[in-house]
Amino acid sequence: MLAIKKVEFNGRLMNASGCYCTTRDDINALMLSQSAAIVTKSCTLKPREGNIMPRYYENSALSVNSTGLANMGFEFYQDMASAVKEITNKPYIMSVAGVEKDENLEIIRRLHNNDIDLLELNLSCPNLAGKPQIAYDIDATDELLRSVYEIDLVAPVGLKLPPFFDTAQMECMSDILREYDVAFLTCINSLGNGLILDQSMKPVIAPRQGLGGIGGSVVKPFGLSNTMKFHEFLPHIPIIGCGGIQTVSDVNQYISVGASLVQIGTELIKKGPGIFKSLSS
Ligand code: RRO
Repeated sequence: MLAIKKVEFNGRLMNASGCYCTTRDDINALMLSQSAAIVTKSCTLKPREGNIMPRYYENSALSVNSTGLANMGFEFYQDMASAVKEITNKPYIMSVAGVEKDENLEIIRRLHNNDIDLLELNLSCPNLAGKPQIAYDIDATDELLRSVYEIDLVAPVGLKLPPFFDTAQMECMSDILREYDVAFLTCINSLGNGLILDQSMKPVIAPRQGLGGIGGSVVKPFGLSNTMKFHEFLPHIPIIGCGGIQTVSDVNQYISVGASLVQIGTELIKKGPGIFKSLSS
């Protein structure tokens, strides 16, 4: 059976953070689905409403979102871990994405529930006005990870990375990550700050002049390349591949370049949690 730091996975598929995992109903639906694990919406110290609507759009090739970290606050997702574990022993992965300085550290320090199996620290939210994506700043990432891995952690911590478009950047990031006990890497988050216009030249989503994170089949080449290169640079760290998976063949492509597990985002939003059954068979 596949395992990350002794956490066992009864299959390779799970949701991508942000997709079908914000509310109690979402998480219950994932619990009853054939996903091998549950990843929560990235959470902050306090609940957040997120950005103005409309903030999600999809067509046959892509999705664009500017959700703005809408979530119920970390305490809700911490409590949900126990509700989930009463029903299923699927791994429960809590995604954390503090916005303000030291918010990630404060959340991680305040976690105490051993029903959380793994933490996915999101270093790559593209949709917060005035807040850079941490992982594009190598020094800031190094500084954050030094503090994170000094904490007495409730569960092993993996990282959600943004797409990198230059293999030299991937190598630099790998050199930093090698210094820490990184439980896993999720490659990749959405491609930040894309713009989709409708026929009347208006952005299809409202926040931030229409800029948003792009997902769906158009991002698969970057999910695959990042999975392949991080696996090559850091062969001891399991990779969770993510980006544009729609078919069993897409899953197999990610596995072939080194992913141990995969996450489904846009296609899960389109098809619902039944997607896990379709892709498992
Ligand atoms: O909430 C969002 O706008 C969001 C997040 Br935190 C993220 O990590 N990736 C994304 O596409 N949207």
